[in-house]
Amino acid sequence: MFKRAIVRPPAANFADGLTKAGLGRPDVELALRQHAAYCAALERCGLSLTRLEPEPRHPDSTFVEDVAVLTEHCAILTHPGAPSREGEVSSIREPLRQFYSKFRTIEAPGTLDGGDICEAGAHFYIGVSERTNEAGARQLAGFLAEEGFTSTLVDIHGVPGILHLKSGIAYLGDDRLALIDGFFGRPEFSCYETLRVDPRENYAANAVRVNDFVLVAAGFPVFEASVRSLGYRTLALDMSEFQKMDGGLSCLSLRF
Ligand code: CIR
Repeated sequence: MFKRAIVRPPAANFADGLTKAGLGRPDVELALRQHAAYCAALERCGLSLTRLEPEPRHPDSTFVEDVAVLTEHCAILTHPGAPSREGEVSSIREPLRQFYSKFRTIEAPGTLDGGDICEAGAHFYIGVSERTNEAGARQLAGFLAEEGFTSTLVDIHGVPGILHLKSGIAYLGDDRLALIDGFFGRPEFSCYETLRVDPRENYAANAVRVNDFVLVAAGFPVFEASVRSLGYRTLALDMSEFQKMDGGLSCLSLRF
């Protein structure tokens, strides 16, 4: 069960962040309303929120998931793969101090974005991507091993259309993973029950299980219906403005 989450609303210059989505510039006012609805959904799932101030020095800083990987006893600060995002790490350290005394840090030449990390019970998948290099992935695997977790590196370079591992995979709990076709059937995931995401709805793969609910992006009815048919309660959230910036549901919070 998660008890808390850290969130940061988009800053006024959110639209100046990194993106390859090609979906046009986001409307910041609408993004703020979508972010507020996202926060309300996390509260409905029972989480107590720490709301950080917007950080206009870093237009991508609303995507807080990328700057830390949290386990029960240890906070691992990342080294984001995009140089424009490196400065985001220092502003997450202080808020985490309230909850964690043990810290580890991914060091250069390692790079790692939290969006590449998928926790699936006691096992972690670590995506090796344009943002997370093998050195960063191996550092994280070492830190996780210290905490008693196993991990597998997953090379995602050959999977088209995704920025991070979790753009294409979600752990739904109960030993069950949702996977886009680029991951479906790969041996790394064979010890889980797998749910195939309809290729017309790939964006929906970035779902988030939070306690009794699964947060899903609104507008992907096949995916939402298949998750519900497995017995989950879903909360659908409009993510259009974050999708324009290559972001999804998971990246808007650090849950712990
Ligand atoms: C970036 O390119 O870094 C941001 N515009 C989007 C980050 C999305 N993060 C995530 O999926 N964990």
